[in-house]
Amino acid sequence: MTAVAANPQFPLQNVEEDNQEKLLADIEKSSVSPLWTQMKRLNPPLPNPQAIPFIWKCNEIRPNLLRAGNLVTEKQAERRVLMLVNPKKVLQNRLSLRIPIYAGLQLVMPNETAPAHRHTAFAMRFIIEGEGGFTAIHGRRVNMKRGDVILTPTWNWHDRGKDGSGPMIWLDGLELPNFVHFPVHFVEHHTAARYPTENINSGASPIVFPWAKMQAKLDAAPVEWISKPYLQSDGTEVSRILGGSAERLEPGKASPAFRETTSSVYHVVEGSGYTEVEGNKLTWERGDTFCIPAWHRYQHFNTGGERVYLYRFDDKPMLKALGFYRTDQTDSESLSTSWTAL
Ligand code: GTQ
Repeated sequence: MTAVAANPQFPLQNVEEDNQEKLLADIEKSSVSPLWTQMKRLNPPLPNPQAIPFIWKCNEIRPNLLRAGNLVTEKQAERRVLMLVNPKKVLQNRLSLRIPIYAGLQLVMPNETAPAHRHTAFAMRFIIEGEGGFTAIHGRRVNMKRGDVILTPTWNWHDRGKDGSGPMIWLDGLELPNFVHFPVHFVEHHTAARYPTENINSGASPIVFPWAKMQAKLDAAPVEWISKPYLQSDGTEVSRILGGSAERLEPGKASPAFRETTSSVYHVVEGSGYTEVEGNKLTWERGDTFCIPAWHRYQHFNTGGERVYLYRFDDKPMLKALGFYRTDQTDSESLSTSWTAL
């Protein structure tokens, strides 16, 4: 056996008696950890999202959300929301929501108001059902109508409420899981019961995207499948982290198949069909919500007799800004030559 040349500065212990187990036990005492036992996990050959493709069925969740409307007061809850939790079984990281984006179904009951607060997180909401609801963002109050997308930009005071007619339900999309990695989320509660507000015309508000406008855009194109983004009037994304879009798919038709680094949440606005996600079949109808984890190949199929309309939000703006956006159509060699100074 060749003798190991010992570095005089770091003389080797008795090599004969030493072994890896002893080494691991010893290094733990100094609060260090060997990379070589974790290398595969930290450097996987493919993206490994901590989520599985999953569908939340409206007819299972809605009755319990309405029960919460009777049993949990808005004051007690601050926000009466059922969070959509991805059921992937993971041992580590139990507390995180396991997808880079957060989704929840929020309920406001007749004649109640959710107390005003503001936070760092940006929110993007899709109104699923109900009439006579309003949201006040930094003192400007707009009506909420089915199909509308309403933004809550970062650090704006917001509260909302309803008149006396029926309950109102919407889908919340927030970047909350990001704050597991960036622990910089601030929340402030308004001290008075309400933040002072004036009514403004929803049609003129930059934070409201009425469904009628989006549907007209989708219907204008003479194609079987189309997707249109929600963008600000200057053409930029609605936030630096979350983005959104809507899709139309004709009866009996399929969308193109996609595979991208984005994680997305879809909501079925109208119609019925299914989405194939990497070998899983998620069968949906109006009111259902489903998620597509990063790098899972997906394709939508309209199996009903009507047009399908889907709403979607995703983390594409964040991934693009960070340089992590990529699809299976991207020439991966182009990714390594982006440094011109090489
Ligand atoms: O409406 O402000 O679903 O702060 C989660 C956190 C909604 C909200 C959520 C929130 C809100």
